[in-house]
Amino acid sequence: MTVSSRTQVGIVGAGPAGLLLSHLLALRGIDSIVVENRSRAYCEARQRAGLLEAGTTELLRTVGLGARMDAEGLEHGGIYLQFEGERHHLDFRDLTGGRWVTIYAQTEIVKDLIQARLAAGAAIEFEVSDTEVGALDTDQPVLRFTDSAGTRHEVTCDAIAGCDGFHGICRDSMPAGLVQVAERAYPYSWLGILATVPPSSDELVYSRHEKGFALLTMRTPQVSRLYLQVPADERIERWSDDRIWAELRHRLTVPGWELKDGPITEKAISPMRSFVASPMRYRRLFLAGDAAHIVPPTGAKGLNLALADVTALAKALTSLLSGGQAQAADAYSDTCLRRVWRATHFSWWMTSMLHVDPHADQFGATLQLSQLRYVTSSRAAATTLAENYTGYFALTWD
Ligand code: RFL
Ligand code: PHB
Repeated sequence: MTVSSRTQVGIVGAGPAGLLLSHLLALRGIDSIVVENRSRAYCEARQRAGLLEAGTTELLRTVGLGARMDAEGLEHGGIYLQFEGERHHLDFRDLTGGRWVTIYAQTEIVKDLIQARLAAGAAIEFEVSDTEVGALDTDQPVLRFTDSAGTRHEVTCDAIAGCDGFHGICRDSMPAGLVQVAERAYPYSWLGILATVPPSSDELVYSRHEKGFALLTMRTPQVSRLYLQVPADERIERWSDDRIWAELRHRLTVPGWELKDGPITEKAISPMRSFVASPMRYRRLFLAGDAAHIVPPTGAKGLNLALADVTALAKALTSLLSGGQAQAADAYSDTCLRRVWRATHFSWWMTSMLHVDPHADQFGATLQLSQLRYVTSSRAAATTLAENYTGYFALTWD
């Protein structure tokens, strides 16, 4: 038996994109359902991003999601860039006229969003299976799924948002031949750890070392997050905790500074990829976040892009569904892709400048060092990095 129902917007995926979209639509009086194939606990624990652009922080505050972020988030006014054994500070506030970034983990944003949505009585179905989207060539697309109790549902919608991440089903449900993909795989991965030890630095340290890139970041005043460049096909079993700390120490230490270590509570290897699918819309199916694009994490842009997409999408759907105005929906893909391509270039540039390319020759390595020296000595070059890192495009929600 299939249970039929209807809602205004069917949202596939309870990651940051799908959850924020549902929240923003509710602020405009638009009903939605969110379907998610993982459990609530899994969504709330999945370790991912940690760094928010200034505009993302302001948006979350404006829409009533800032309380815990303001209490627990860590504001940073810059970063350190390290190479050839020296650490250089980039002061974002000075370079950009006062902009900053905030450390507040994606896990915490997801927890805040799930709590806010459930408190508002929203429909979020966790642990669904066999999600499908159909009738996409009509103005009443349908969302089908089997709930955690085994009941099949068919929800008729006015629009569907594919917020189902890189491995979701929505992008591949668009008509064959419509979507163009631009893509780049990098010949290395990141090994990321979470460790119970106070961060050894007040701000993030991005280090280019001849043995490979390393990044020191953090989650709270008690918890550090660190990353190491490893070969693309690396296996996590080859990295004992002792080996990880020794390699981090080797790539991050500078005279007069020491890396503190502590118990590692989580470790995983993630591949690095740039990927942009366009257009991000077919009729009333809209893609947002990692479903449409991914960037390597060096520029810390993925989460920020996902939240920016759904801010544009919430506005477009409000005009379309409440005002009968299609202009913003028609412009949605182009609007998002302008920001996406800026972040794609920035993330590629940061990645290429800071990692050791196993295929590069002396020429490539010397160009990287020249670029790093330029960024840390020219105010114009430093400003380029700072304005992209803190968020180049404004994010507005009135
Ligand atoms: P998500 O978070 O992947 O959520 C998609 C959700 O859809 C569900 N899903 C389905 N549900 C129902 N039916 C189906 N058929 C489904 N298929 C999938 C999934 O279970 C999931 O819950 O995508 P979203 O919402 O677009 O959010 C994107 C962000 O998660 C991602 O861009 C960032 O985490 C990227 N990223 C970073 N971004 C930043 O802005 N700053 C950072 O500092 C940063 N660091 C990172 C990162 C990503 C990393 N990894 C692991 C890729 C660091 C790392 C290591
Ligand atoms: C993180 O805190 O996980 C993080 C921060 C900055 C990056 C990537 C990841 O560039």
